[in-house]
Amino acid sequence: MTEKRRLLPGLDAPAILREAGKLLDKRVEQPSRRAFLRRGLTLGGLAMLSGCSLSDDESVEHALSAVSRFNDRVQGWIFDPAKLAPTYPESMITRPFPFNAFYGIDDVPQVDEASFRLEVTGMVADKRRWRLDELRAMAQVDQVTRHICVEGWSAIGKWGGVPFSAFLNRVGADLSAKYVGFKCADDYYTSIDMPTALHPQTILALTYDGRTLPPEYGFPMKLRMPTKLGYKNPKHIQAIFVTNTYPGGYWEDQGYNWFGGS
Ligand SMILES: Nc1nc2c(c(=O)[nH]1)N[C@H]1C(S)=C(S)[C@@H](COP(=O)(O)O)O[C@H]1N2
Ligand SMILES: [Mo]
Repeated sequence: MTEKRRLLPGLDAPAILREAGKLLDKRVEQPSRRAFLRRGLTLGGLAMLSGCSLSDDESVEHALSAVSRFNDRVQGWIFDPAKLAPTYPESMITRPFPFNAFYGIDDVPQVDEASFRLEVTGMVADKRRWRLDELRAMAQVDQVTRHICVEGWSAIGKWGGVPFSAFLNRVGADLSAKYVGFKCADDYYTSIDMPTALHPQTILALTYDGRTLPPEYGFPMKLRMPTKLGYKNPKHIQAIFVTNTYPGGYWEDQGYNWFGGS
């Protein structure tokens, strides 16, 4: 009897194993070990690895998300806080830079600068709200880096703003906390691990290509992280919070890998 019939009447075993294999890819850096793991993975092995019985669609979902959470931990362990993502000359900037959101460009939120205040809450000493010009008054940096979207495109862009580690230090964030979460003006939300928040290339971006961040790219601010995939980079940030409680994210809660390193 094949494993498919024994474990999963009506479920697509090859597709499940392909999905689990993709999730496992990031846990091992050596391609040969990766291929070996993927080839060697069986439904029984997946059940054991995740501690889930694979009896229906729902338990398969559970098993795959357990593998994904395991993958988060491994990506966290192998993340090197000193390793920099590639940077590019300005001549390589992609023009026009693509727009992407979970809605069309006509529905981009229009945030009013005069009344805007950035909320900062959770494990921080200073919960004061921030006006945009206060952020502009801090030391600024810029970077030309590649944005990679899981939908199958990538583009090089130039973002400028406040190094996020400087911001976190300024508000007296507890840097031993596990997560930094973001709430956006368009109901998007996401969260990141503290080591990535403190990475030297993680910036609270206020500009795109030398000008105020335009609405479509995330006015009034976005978090720009060249070490993470596109969906981890929140646009239109309204609130930032530091927490030890897993905050999830818009796409992450629908099955995208949470760590989302690139
Ligand atoms: N607030 C908000 N941030 C978001 C999204 C979104 O829909 N809303 N989409 C994410 C995804 S999937 C991508 S690829 C990038 C796109 O950013 P861009 O429009 O600057 O290319 O934004 C990310 N951040
Ligand atoms: Mo994306």
